[in-house]
Parts: sequence; C-alpha cells; structure tokens
Amino acid sequence: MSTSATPPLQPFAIRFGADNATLEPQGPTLQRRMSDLEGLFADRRAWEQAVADGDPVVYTVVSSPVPETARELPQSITTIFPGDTGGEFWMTKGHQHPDPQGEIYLGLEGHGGLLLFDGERAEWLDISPGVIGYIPPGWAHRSVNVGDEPYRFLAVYPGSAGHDYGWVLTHGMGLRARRSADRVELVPFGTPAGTAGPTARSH
Ligand code: PAN
Ligand code: ZN
Repeated sequence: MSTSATPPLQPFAIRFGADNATLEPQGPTLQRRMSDLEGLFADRRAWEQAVADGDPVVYTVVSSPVPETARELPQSITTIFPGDTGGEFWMTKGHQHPDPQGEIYLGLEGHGGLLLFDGERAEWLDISPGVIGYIPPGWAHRSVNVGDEPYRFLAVYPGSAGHDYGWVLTHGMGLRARRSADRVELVPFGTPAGTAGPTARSH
C-alpha cells in the first residue's frame, strides 16, 4: 500500500522551450525583484539604490505541474539575470530544505555558481551548460550568475523537502561572490562590501 499523502501522478512528458525557458505543461511561476531580496546583499545602501532605481527583476522560477508533495519529484527552471549590487553578483535568496533531502541542478545556459553551506563549511561549484551540481542533504544552497548573460538551470528536488528561507538570514551562506575585474572573488560572508580580506579566493 502506498504511504504517500497523495496518489502519484500518471507518467507524462514535459517539453522545455529553450528559447524563453517555458515548460509545457507549466505549473507555478514566480519572479523575484530586488525588493524581494532585502537583507541579502552585503551593501545595504546599494540594495536600497537598486530598489529605488526601478526595482529590477533579479530572477524568475518556472515550475512544472508536479506538486511539492511526498514522493513526487518536482522540477523548476531558474533564470538569474546578469548584474551586481555593490559588486556582489545577482543571486537567488538561497534556502535550506527543512526535511534534509538532496537535490540536483543541471546548467542550461550562461555561467553560474552554486554556493553550498552546511553551517560550518562553504563550497562553490562552477555551473555551466551540461554540468550537474549535486546538493547533498543538509547543505543550504544559493545560485549566483557570474556571467554577462542570463544564467539558467534546471533543479530537481524531492517534493517533501520544503524551503526554509529564514535559515540563510540567520546563518548566512559562508561566502559571497563578488565581481573583481573579470574574475569571481569569493569573500567571507561577513566581509563588508569592497574590503575583501586576505582569505579571499579567486575563481
Ligand atoms: C530551486 C530554487 C530556485 C530559486 O528550485 O528554489 O533556484 O531559489 P530560491 O528558492 O533560493 O529563491 C531549489 O533549490 N529548489 O529546492
Ligand atoms: Zn533547494
């Protein structure tokens, strides 16, 4: 007997429209504007200015109709637009899965990074088209666009994992990704904008 809360869906195909990142059939979609990212960029003044200067869309998420329920395997396509705020590359809010379950990302377009933080250790994975990033259970994750084009990736995750955004506000993400000439500079999370310390790492 099935122990799932809802009966599994019937098999079905989902068509990905590469030109404009549509899914057919399509489920919920959302867009995150700069004003939705309060408290996430190190340089609060630069964030306030960006909100005042038109409050741009930083990223969008398009989901398939697979529900976020136990034993299902929902998918979504995230597109992060290129830019930086106070030198910090545009990024997703980042979250922890309250039910610690793994997830995979597949790079589709552009160049990004997958920042992972388990509360003590931070890791950075370079993601480009064709690269799969694995997020182990218990690692908070945030995606960053480090290129000049939109960065797009597919995410596949267990339907019962959940999304805790408060965890990142409390614990941080270990590192921040900053624009430095034509490189990505990873600096300690608490370092104020523009004052990268000696432990900064370049990629
Ligand atoms: C992804 C993310 C998506 C948007 O589908 O939810 O990239 O990032 P935030 O949720 O941090 O705003 C995922 O990791 N799902 O579990
Ligand atoms: Zn996730």
